[in-house]
Amino acid sequence: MSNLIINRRRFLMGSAAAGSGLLLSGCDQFDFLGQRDNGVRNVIEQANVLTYKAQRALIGDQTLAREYSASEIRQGQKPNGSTEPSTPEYMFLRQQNFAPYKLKVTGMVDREIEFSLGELRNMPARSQITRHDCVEGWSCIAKWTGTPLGPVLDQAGVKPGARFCVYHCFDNIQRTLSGDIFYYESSDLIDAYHPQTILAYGLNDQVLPVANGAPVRLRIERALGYKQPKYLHTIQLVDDLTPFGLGKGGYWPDNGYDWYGGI
Ligand SMILES: Nc1nc2c(c(=O)[nH]1)N[C@H]1C(S)=C(S)[C@@H](COP(=O)(O)O)O[C@H]1N2
Ligand SMILES: [Mo]
Repeated sequence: MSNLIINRRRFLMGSAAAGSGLLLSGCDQFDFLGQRDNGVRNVIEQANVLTYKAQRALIGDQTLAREYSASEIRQGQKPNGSTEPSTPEYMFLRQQNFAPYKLKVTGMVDREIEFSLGELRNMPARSQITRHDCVEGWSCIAKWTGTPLGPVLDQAGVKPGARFCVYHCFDNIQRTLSGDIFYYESSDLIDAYHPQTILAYGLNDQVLPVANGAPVRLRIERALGYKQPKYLHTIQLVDDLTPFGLGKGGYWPDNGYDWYGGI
């Protein structure tokens, strides 16, 4: 087990012990399908009681996901889930080769800002060869290139009371009688500021293809495939996940998967 996990767990346990019974009574809420372990442990691990101010103590002391060598890339990244969003907004951007695309940072920030693709590409870049694990039972090693999310959030100025990033996507993953359901995901700020968490616009030395999330998708390398939102348009800083979707923090968590989704 990595240092980070131990440190993080110990820190969070300390804060849980010092906190009220509210934390533990929240367990049942998170004890949903797909959870492999003990509910208390997972609630503690999720950092969901900590504000950015508190999470900052843990940022910077993080273990990296394993990185691979180029020779270990055996095939292209297998496209999964949405592979060709058909909403008018996305189809327009795609037709324009994503020139009008803007990534927005909104919510609990000092200033809401947006970045064009050109601006993102001009920010410090990072490439990493990592393994993507999908819960459906396949994995792919691929090289991802993008700009780290942390400095992007710093430009917006995360407010001390923020707890999570919500990642909003262009694709309507499901259509229902009451309207489209758009893919979304979320993470705590520890994962958002992790050095390998990047806004990826390149895949295996090519421009990120539509099938894999063009123009920008997030990589959170210590998390499962469904925590890697494609077709990203807005990152919203919040202190509560319950107003979004069915309230579990992501499209797949709303459908029973673990919110933290760590590997
Ligand atoms: N916007 C969006 N992001 C998404 C999905 C999706 O359907 N829509 N599927 C998720 C799942 S389950 C996986 S395994 C990966 C697949 O990414 P890939 O197509 O690049 O392999 O994206 C994740 N992010
Ligand atoms: Mo997946």
